[in-house]
Amino acid sequence: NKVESFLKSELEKKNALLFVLIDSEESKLESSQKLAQDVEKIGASAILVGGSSATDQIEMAKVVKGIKKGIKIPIILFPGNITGVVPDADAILFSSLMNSENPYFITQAQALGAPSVLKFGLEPLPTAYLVIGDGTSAWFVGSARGIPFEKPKIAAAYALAAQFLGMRFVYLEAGSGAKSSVTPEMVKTVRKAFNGFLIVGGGIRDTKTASDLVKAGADALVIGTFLEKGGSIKKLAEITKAIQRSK
Ligand code: 1GP
Repeated sequence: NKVESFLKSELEKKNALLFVLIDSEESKLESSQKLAQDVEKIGASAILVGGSSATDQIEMAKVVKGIKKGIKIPIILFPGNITGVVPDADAILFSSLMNSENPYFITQAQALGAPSVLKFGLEPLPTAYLVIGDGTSAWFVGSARGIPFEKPKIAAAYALAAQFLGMRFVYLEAGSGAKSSVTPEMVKTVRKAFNGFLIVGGGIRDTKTASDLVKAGADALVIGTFLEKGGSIKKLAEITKAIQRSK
């Protein structure tokens, strides 16, 4: 478990980590390579590749292979379906969308994808993926019954169940491009219930939001849309500094 140990050692040095999401459907190969190198320079701890709308497996495999050469930080797959399992990455958020209404996203896609995870030598990071709110691609594609933003206790109950099931990662997902991120209060409530690695993403694009989520107990924040929409690396560097020292 190289990647999991790496993330833990990063957390000993930093209060929380930045993961940058590259959607291989949005950013093509050349821009992804440059982006990955730029975000490594400013201190990102991992690159996630995937997302619920990234369904072109061939393009994704190219992007992963292309990025890999230029960076030292791990590439972690973030699959929205079995098409999100590709070679050459270091690890995969092996996720169950626990609050989906469709068993396909809870256990079936996992069973269909598992043999490829083994074949490609990807380190599986057992993750409870919880979709918060509604109206986003992750919510729609994953047939999620979104946990209401103002019901932190429900999210905490899912996180506790995830822990009892042996999952070491929980990902609170407001959805890519969400109008607002998950609330710090929800993060705080989940943090009390869950001892593992807590990832928070969706709608994070400013320093204050990022540091409030870290103060509430997030171990890693995922940022994607901010860069896709032309946000500067300089601003991301400021956000990263705030994330790494805010607890
Ligand atoms: C989406 O949580 C990630 O799956 C990142 O969200 O694109 O809103 O940064 P954004």
